[in-house]
Amino acid sequence: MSKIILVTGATSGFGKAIAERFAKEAYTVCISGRRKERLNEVKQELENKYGANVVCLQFDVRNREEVKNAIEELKKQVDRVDILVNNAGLAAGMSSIEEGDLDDWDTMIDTNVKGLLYVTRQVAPLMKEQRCGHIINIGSTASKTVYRNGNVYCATKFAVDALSQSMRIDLLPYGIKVTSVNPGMAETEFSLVRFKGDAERAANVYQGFQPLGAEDIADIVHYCATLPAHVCINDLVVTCLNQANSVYSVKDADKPA
Ligand code: NDP
Ligand code: 8X3
Repeated sequence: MSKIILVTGATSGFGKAIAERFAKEAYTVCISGRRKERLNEVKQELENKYGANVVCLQFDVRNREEVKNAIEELKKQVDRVDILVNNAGLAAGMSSIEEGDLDDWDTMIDTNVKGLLYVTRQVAPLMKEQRCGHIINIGSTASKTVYRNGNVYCATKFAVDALSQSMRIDLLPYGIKVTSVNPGMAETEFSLVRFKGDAERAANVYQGFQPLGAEDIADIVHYCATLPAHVCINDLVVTCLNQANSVYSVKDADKPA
């Protein structure tokens, strides 16, 4: 029987690439996001390319009821969840603390922290019953080091780090692995969302060097998820070659000859 993975935020970026990486390996792939059309497109693509079994779950991770109903629906379609990738997340804006937009703050906290918790709260009991499972939380270099004007986004990703550490302890007796994957700058829709559709500003973030791509993160998640049963990567930080952490990076043009 094929293994089953649930990926939140699989309508673009890391989540979509992770879904594809596991579809390629004949997993049953459960994909989620708010955008229904995108979910259907991803499903179609994975079915056509890999003959994959794809389950679409449209829900907003911020909405408790929607999360609960979606996982109830999922339970009717699959009999277990082997891997949960808590990937859905975003940055909204980038302002100094005294100028921050309160709605942006709520959006980030509700999505990145509370959303991750709501999904985990529904899925972890299934894994507990199974006495195995793997939760992979997508943190960030911003989970480790804060940067100027990153305040609330960084705080949400520090929270993801704390929750990964904490749930690893809570779930340890049940044989459930918890891995935190913390990427640096990667070109997805992330900056377009952060800068509210300003494509020029978004593209500018990745000028002058080769950032990570979504496929790089998908390969890493796949590696973490396919290690022998007794091996668990707890915490992994990955950046492109031009980045050391949230604060230090170098453009190709500024490297010594
Ligand atoms: P994208 O914007 O490309 O993808 C974000 C995904 O999250 C989309 O599928 C979106 O789906 C989903 N999402 C956002 N809000 C919600 C919500 N309320 N409910 C359900 N789904 C939601 O960005 P990335 O792929 O880059 O981001 C994925 C994760 O990686 C995020 O947690 C981000 O913080 C993290 N990250 C990103 C880095 C980067 O540089 N790109 C680096 C480090 C970490 P939809 O809009 O359809 O709901
Ligand atoms: C996303 C990467 O550098 O914007 O977590 O914090 S960064």
